[in-house]
Amino acid sequence: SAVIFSGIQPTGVPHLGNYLGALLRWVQLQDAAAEDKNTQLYYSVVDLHALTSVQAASSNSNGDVLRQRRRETLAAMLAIGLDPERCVLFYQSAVPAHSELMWLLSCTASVGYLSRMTQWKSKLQLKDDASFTDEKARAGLKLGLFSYPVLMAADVLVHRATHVPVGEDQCQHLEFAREVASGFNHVHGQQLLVPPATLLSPARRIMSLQQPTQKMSKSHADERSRILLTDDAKTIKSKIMAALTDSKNTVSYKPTARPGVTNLLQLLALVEGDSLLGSTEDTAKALAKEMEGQTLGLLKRRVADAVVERLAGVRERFTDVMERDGGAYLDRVAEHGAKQARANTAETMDAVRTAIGL
Ligand code: AQP
Repeated sequence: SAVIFSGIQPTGVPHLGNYLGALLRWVQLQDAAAEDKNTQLYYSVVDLHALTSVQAASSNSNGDVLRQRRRETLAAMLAIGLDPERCVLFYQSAVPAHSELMWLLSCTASVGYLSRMTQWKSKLQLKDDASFTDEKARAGLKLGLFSYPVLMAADVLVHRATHVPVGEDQCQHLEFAREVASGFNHVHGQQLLVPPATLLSPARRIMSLQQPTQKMSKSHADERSRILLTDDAKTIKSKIMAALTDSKNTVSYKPTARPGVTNLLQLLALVEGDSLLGSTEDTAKALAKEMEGQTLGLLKRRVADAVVERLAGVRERFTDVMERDGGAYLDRVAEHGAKQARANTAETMDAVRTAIGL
């Protein structure tokens, strides 16, 4: 039997990158699980992870920003088709075992390994060859940012996840989770934790519409850099028409020389057809061939139409679940999921606590 776990941070309304890199896969796994009663699905709004960035923002001084973002993220998950009766949808902080296991894992996890994480180094703005002992770079950084992958390891291990679907950017963190699980099992001389497999999304990283060498991200200051799942058709079109490309007004697939155009082709390949099932790269190359001799304006229009069609209805469903029963519906969904998720952590926590002597 399979246990699938994945999470998304409530750092803003999810965008097309989150959707194609992760959320769409979650829905596909849900649909596939309908045929197979032995698959359990756990999808979490990982609010504790979001504290590493949201709490730092002065705008969240009374907690309202995070409260609202958690609701929006859950509402977006429902709006794209996740069903609270078929998967367990919950706020991470409603299941205290995530934090408890994190501490227990922190006592065996390696600081050296953590300091080599690409995401940590990029937040530190260190070059790949620099060391995290660089005093100046470390000043002001929060411990939570450094230990983020330990919490992520606890998230998947506490639910005994066998498979974790994520975008390419999270692969290194999952490798770390496997290492932490084996290390912990080794220390205690028994198979207490199950090292999970990564289910890599066929969608490579979706890049920013304004800086196509950086990934599309919820927290980037430029709102035109991302398509939100709740954007209306007009906004989607204007953001895509304004996407940064280059001075050559033709269509070709060249990831290094033409990152902006290539990103649009990748998007088209993912959004227009069923290419999530095949190779995005091959489909994107075939599209470039098909559109040879056409202008970038035509390409952009085709991408915009395809995205609008793909996201049709999401915005309306989002508003509906946000407002249903004056907001009480979302609370009920979250509480229903939290109960099931809390129950699912008991087996792991009992075994781990007993082995440790707690
Ligand atoms: N640009 C992307 N392309 C493909 N997949 C992506 N993911 C995120 N950005 C892209 C995948 O979405 C899932 C949820 O991500 P997350 O919210 O947990 O964290 P993140 O990777 O840090 O996402 P953002 O959007 O960039 O948020 P901020 O700005 O808050 O850091 C993950 O499976 C991720 O792989």
